[in-house]
Amino acid sequence: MEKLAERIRELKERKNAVILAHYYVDGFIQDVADFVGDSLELARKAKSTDADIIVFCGVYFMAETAKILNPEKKVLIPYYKAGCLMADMAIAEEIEEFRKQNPDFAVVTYVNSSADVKAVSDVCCTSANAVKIVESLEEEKILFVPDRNLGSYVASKVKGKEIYLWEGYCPIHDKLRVRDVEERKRKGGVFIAHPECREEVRKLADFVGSTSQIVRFVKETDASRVIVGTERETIHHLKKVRPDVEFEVAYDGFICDQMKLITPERLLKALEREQFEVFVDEEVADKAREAIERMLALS
Ligand code: CIZ
Ligand code: SF4
Repeated sequence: MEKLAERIRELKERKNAVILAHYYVDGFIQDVADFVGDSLELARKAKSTDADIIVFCGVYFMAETAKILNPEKKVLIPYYKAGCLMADMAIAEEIEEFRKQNPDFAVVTYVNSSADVKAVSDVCCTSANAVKIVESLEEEKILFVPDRNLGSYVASKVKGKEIYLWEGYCPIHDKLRVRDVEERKRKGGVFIAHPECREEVRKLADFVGSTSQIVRFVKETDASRVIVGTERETIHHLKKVRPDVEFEVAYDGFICDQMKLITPERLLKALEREQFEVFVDEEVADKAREAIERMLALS
């Protein structure tokens, strides 16, 4: 593995490439990456880098978002089939149909969505800023796409809005059950949950937040044991932040298989062959960028 890491670093330097890795990808990849973060942090990093090539180690919508924000840069994803199961639960034609029938609604779209869906939305949001974005809109009626769990979290925090939830969800976060948390809690510790978890699970949490908010919470916690209610690999990063804390994942199968399609070997090939380049149709990218930039301005 050390040889592979060396080879990756060597190629990265030679080609003036930057490797961005999501908290959910394999720990080895996090260790060779230049930056580790959540999807929005990484898209912003992509914007501030002067590298010629961005290798985005995450699922497709994330690489696509990085490309939308950096149309002039070469953005690569080590495996183009690594997709987000939640993002696939909304398609642009369905949203457009809803808009036609409900013109008084504002469409707020979680960044976990395709560029096509972003392009037919009024504004994007992340799990960190969703409440703020919805609160700042003039419209009283909101369609929240695609995550019904994050949407119900927003609805529980925002007053005076009618929030309609799209029937999408993350099959990995949605699988966590109350009994799993209760079982882990018997050994003590605090429980932190991502808002993509179900409402009844979130209610048991000592802290609810996006992955970047979870990292910040862990940095400052007094707890000696933390039960982690998000993708298991996040613990790889959390252990570096707080080596003194014991971490346990909230259920054993808390693994995003799509993220694991980004393997060290595919990362090496991506650098060697400069594959797989991410392209977004210009018109779609322009519209999607508007929704993302509106979010950035509002948050
Ligand atoms: O569950 C995901 O895919 C998350 C948390 C993505 C993100 O925004 O970083
Ligand atoms: Fe998508 Fe869920 Fe995987 Fe995140 S963890 S990339 S929401 S499938």
